[in-house]
Amino acid sequence: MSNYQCRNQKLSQWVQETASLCKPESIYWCDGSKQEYDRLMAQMVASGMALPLKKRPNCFHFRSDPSDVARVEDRTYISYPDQADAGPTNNWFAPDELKATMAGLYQGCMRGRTMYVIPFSMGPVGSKLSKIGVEITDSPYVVCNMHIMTRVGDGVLDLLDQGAEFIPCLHSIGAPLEPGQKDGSWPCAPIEKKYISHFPEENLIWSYGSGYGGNALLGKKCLALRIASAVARREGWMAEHMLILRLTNPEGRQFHITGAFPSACGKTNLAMLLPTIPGWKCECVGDDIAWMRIGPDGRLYAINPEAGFFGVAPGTSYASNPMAMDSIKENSIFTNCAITDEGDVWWELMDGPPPAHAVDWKGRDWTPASTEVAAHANARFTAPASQCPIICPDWEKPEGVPIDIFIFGGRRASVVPLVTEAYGWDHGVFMGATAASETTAANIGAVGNLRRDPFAMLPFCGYHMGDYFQHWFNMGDRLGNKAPRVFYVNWFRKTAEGKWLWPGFGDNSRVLKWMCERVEGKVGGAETPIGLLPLSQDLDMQGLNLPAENLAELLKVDTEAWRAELPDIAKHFQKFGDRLPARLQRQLEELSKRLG
Ligand code: SAT
Ligand code: MN
Repeated sequence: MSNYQCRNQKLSQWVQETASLCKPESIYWCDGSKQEYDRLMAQMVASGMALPLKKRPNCFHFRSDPSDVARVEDRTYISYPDQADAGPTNNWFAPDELKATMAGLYQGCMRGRTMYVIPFSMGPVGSKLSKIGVEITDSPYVVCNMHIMTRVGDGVLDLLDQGAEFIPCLHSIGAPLEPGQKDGSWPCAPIEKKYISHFPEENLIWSYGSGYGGNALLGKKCLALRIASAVARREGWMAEHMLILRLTNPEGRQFHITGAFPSACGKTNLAMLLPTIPGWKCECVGDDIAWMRIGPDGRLYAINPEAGFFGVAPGTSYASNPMAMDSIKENSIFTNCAITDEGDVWWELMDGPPPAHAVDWKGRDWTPASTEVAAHANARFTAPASQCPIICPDWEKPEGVPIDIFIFGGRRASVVPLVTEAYGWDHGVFMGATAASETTAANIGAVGNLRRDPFAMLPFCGYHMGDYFQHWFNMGDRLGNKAPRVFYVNWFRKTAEGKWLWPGFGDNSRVLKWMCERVEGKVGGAETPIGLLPLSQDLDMQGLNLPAENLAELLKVDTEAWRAELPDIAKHFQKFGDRLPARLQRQLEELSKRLG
């Protein structure tokens, strides 16, 4: 029944136990090879689940069930024996109770299906910063996506055979097949049976009922953020929801920047930006997750634990992100896009006029006259990072890249200026801890509501958020004067009429340049109650015809509006009770004093 004899006792035992619980028809150990990928894709094409794209070599499109289009934060659990350890921002069930419920669901859940065992590494195989996971799944879509998003294969199996530790990640779509039953094109369980569960004390992940992205590709949000953040706290490093980029100035000096923004707030676009200012060069290290450790020289070093991009498709175009467009020309997977009559994918705001006719993400005819969008707002592409034309030559360096700058931010139509520098580490932690953003389609739920999303980790922190804040202070204390400088940005300011005030994308390089020059001590910053802001002459505006009143608005500190934020921040802090670090409370008091 199985194609591999594993010599790692713990692993082979777990695989056997899982098989006797889930009762698959067969067990298949993945080797990560191209042949394996091609074979599984061919099977999915034959079954009608995948559509090969005529216009893109080796690319396939999938349509999910309309109920299974995004992460399900309401059904995501952080399970510690004591609820207090999960904190006020996570859903919680006691481990015993949650496991009993889920074991009931897992009982026979893989009937009629193959159980795939995927050994994978988050981070370059063998790097001291990397972690090994093993995902068991009954979804071939998950296997193919994991091939792109992580490092699957023999190197990892060898390490496991030598007894390496691994994080077990169990996944089922929750749709057993009865004998003779025809399979659907996207089998999954109804929402009330979906569970995305984490047991941080055991480094264990159990996911049930969803085949989609962050719910099912367990190396990503589940392992690399929720479990890893808890491990990182214990081990004294950081697992963050951050892009990583390298910016090189005209003199050849390199700056490494990480940025934490909530899902669907432009991390992928920023990570691959083409600077509009002459002589500056950007290279992408990662677009979603950073694992960071203090190196022998006392600086903070980051690796990208992933091997691919799982990016939001709508809005991606040669105008907004040409490097992403070039990354997805071949060997990519698309989910919930529209399909044109020529056999290509299409989504809202792709370059050029919309097609006269397409088939929308639900499989219905679509024309520009349709009242609904053609692609789901959270339609995604999965592409190998190595296909990005500006992937950094050091993106797989085992020791990572040294970080100079942290950026926090989110979507705020008003109040928050284009860029602010923190007065110091504690103020920077305060900025991260109070970050707020309008919600997006990356989660099932309302879109456009303002919510506090500390460090863009609200859906991803695997322990009490108050302790997480304290961990940031602890890291800062250890880093001392080698700590990255902290900035807060807002690319999403709008006029009263709802027009963008700032062009964004490549022009964000102007803001990054100011940050780098701050690090070098070349430019000043104006002291304001909320932090240091650029003087308008210090922002490089050459070649950009931005009306002066836009810039003035973007760099204005509206003390009234900021004072109005204070009660909301105080309320946000109250949630963390006695686990709120006193240093954050002090920052709030100081901000309110500065605002007068
Ligand atoms: O679905 S994912 O969680 O992988 C994408 C996201 O929400 O950031
Ligand atoms: Mn993300």
